[in-house]
Amino acid sequence: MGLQALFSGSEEAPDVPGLGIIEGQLKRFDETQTSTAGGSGKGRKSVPCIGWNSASLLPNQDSASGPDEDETRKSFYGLEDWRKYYYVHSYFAPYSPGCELERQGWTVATAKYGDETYAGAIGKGNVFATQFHPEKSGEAGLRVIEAFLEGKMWTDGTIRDLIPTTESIQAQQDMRPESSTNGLTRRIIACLDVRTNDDGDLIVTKGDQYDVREKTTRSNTTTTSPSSSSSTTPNHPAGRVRNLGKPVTLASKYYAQSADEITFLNITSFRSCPLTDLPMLEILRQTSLTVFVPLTIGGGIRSAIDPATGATVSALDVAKLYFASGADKVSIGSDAVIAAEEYYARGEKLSGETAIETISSAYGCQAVVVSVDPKRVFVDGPASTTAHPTLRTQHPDPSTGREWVWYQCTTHGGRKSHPLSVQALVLAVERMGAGEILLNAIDRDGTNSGFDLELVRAVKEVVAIPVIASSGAGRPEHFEEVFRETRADAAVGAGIFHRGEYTVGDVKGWLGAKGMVVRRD
Ligand code: 1PR
Repeated sequence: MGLQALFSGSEEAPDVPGLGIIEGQLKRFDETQTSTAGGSGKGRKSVPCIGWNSASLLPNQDSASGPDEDETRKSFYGLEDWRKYYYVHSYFAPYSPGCELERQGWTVATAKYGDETYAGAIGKGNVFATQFHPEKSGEAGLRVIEAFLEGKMWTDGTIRDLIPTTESIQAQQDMRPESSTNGLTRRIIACLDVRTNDDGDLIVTKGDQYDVREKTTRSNTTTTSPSSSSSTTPNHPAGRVRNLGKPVTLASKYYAQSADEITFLNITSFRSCPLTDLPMLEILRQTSLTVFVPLTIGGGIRSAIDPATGATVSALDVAKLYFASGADKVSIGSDAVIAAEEYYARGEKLSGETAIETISSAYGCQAVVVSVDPKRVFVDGPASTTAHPTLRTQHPDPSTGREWVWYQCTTHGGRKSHPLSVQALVLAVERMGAGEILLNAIDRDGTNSGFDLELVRAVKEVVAIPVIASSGAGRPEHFEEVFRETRADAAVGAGIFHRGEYTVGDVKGWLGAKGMVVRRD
């Protein structure tokens, strides 16, 4: 069961009592704590805490005491010290050696986020509770569920799973402390842009700066994508939609390669009502049968008219359909831009009715990602020429040489520009209750030229929620660069994986070799 419900209360809702089986209050992570991430100076700790961390019985580095030697050789409900588990939470049960939990006879496996040590899993008698999500923690989590179902609170070191493997030894080597991540691993997300192709099939595609059609030299000849199964395009002089594979097949492949999360974006959702979009629900259902890491679904999360009934369906109801089909998070794009514009038009007042607010309040902020599609707009100089926040870029406009840019929000696959900066957007949606930002960059998308570091830094400067860097990854070095040079909480790869140039494992192998902590299972 969920660990937090066992306690007597929480800062999250002081008036709502917990079950009170354990005496004690849950605390909120301190987001003002600083980390030295990314070589870019100090920064706040992201809250909510989203990512992969340990659940370890090993004595805490800061503690003098710990479990006795015998216990450290055993596995507590299949947990292993070298493995990583998926956590997503803003509140935690503080742990210190000899704390109330231990006085009450609970065995505690701990995790540490920055300087805050907390209970990752606890057990006593036939009660076992975890702060992490075992069902979303890959193979490691499945072992925990199996041990629980078999009633194996303790397994000794002789069983197959506890024999060190090459993989576990490598993983232990990779676990050299990295202060910049506050204890989390470097999170790699595979992103699948999904749409219907010209034949009506739901496929994974990938654009160059959001143009997903094949480039043609003549009106009906395909020239750019070796993986496309089609070669002519009588109705589309611009070329057919690039077909890079089937969504469920690719998601399973990336899970097997150790992707930490999978994101599906329905990139043409604005053309149809979400309720008619049943194939995306089916994709989620099928994927969640075999993929045990968090799944995000984006595209069309907004209130809409159901063409079947003529009734208005709220964004919350649309999101419910996706959660019921296996999604852990929904990603909101266009609707977030509109909501932010209205928020500023109201004088920075919340309405309580936006998709972000309603879904976040029903499911928690960690379930709401806001996907942003900014593009660079060059201006002559700093603030004097635009009301939006500008920065001096290392990559000036090649045609005019202008060095100052601001990042403008777009919707409709980059086709519609809004008079709203990316900074204004993320500030507004964080206030509304978004839990994470998926930060695309139209100028970098599909270019294989690396992430837009300037954009990531600009956004990390203004929000405390986690930021996922997206767009531009072409080589494993690009992931290293974005983690080293910015405080990105996670990074996305799309084309790099779909084209088969590198696997997720290749990227993690590179990061591990460079001293960055990654999950490997
Ligand atoms: O507006 O809530 O219905 O959501 C629509 C969603 O579809 C948004 O999240 C928007 O970002 C996305 N989208 C719309 N059009 C496109 C397009 O490509 N034509 N894709 C699109 C956005 C960006 C990432 C991509 C990275 C990495 N794609 O998904 O994975 O840029 O690519 P790379 O590593 O190959 O460079 P709504």
